[in-house]
Amino acid sequence: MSLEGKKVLVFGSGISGIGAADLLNAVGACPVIYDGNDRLNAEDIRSKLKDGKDVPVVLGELPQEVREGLDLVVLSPGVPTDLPLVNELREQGLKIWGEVELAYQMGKGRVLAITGTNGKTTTTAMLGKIMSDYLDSVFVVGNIGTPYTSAALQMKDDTVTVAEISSFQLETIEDFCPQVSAILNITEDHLNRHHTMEEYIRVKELITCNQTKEQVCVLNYEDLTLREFGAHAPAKVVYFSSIQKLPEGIYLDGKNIVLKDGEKEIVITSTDRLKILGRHNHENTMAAAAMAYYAGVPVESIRTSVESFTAVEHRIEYVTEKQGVVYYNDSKGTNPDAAIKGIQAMDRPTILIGGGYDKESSYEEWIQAFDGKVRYLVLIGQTREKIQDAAHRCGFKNTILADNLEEAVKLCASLARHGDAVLLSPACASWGQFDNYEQRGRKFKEYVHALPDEEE
Ligand code: UMA
Repeated sequence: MSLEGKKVLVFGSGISGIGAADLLNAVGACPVIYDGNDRLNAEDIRSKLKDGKDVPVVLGELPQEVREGLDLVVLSPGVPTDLPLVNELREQGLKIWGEVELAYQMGKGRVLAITGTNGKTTTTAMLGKIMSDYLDSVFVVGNIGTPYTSAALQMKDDTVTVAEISSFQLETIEDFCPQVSAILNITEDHLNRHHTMEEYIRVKELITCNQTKEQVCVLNYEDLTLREFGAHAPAKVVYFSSIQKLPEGIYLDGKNIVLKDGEKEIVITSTDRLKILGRHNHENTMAAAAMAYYAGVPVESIRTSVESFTAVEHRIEYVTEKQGVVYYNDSKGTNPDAAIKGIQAMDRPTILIGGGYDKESSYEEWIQAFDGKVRYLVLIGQTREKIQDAAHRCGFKNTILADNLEEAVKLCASLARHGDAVLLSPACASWGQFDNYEQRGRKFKEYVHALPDEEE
């Protein structure tokens, strides 16, 4: 579809909106940037564009005259698709694409796409490494933090795009079709946006909606929702399992990661040789390795890449040791399930920092996963009382409320004993206190580094 001369409303002025507007400008379309937040500054937004001096920026209400003559709306992932204004634009007969769909339409080459509640970023980064160790033209984009649109026009026919795709982004795809997709797991998250678990599952499964049996979808066999989905998924399904040997697919056999493809039984590597910890990371490795294999990367090359891959920032990231206490940053633990992985990876008594923005999650399972390891739970943010109540109901009484992250870090340092760990793994989004989980993680590391090295 040619977008030349088309008037396109770019809804949202965050990094997706900027990426989309730049792309639209470059292909000769006429983007209009719109953002519901009237406290933003139009000049600031324009200054982020590559060539933005003539791009109209509308903030707050969307006037009728701007709605007229529109050909397309490009939605940022953070904009709910059932927002009254979005419904009005849809009722006006306008096509509504997500930023991912726009990039897909304008891009070239093959796409390998990963979704799931947890593990997406690690798997995407690892697959990105495998692909770029092997091929020249590789882009790693999407929810991982680089808008897909920012790379679309640099793509060639032999490009491989490795894309982390969130449920928010899947809601607004149309033709988006990865050669290989993966759904890592589906557990409760983002219910404030998707309203029900059924809807959240439906949206995640959309990653395969344009695939055929010629293409591959990698699914977690141990996730019962996904196991069931695999029976009627439109793509060729390849399962992974960290629990049992599979007749076909990729699985953990003792410490070996084994890929079974028909008669071929290939040992990809041993978990001892990986630099990332925990069963969930073995699952991420299996998913990335299977995706790479079905995208045509030789096993030798996959092996070398996965064995040299190191942890992603903010995902159970070692920060430092102070006074015999080890500090870990798991700011990416933005929901209870991710935070369960965080606490499970700890091998010593832990002072845990939790709490943040309320996504209407329930916290009981997370608290039950403490497994006697958590000495104190220090809580911050909007959800701190809600989590405290849940903890008390579960019989965990050692909760402390702190006013902010800096105070929480100091409290943890004063409570921790030699040999303990302090872990930031909040089970909540950062919004309300921070712009995003990256900023929260960086602040945490800054406060930790500011703690005294020796007892004063
Ligand atoms: N806005 C409105 N009206 C609304 C909602 C938002 O005008 O109703 C405006 C806001 O005022 C703001 C802009 O939209 O100016 C923000 O857009 P956005 O929330 O889509 O954020 P971006 O900066 O474009 O970043 C998005 C993803 N953010 C979200 O999905 C919330 C980033 O994922 C992603 O890295 C980026 O696109 C590039 O693809 C972050 C995230 O938190 C990491 N993702 C969630 C998660 O991982 O759990 C899904």
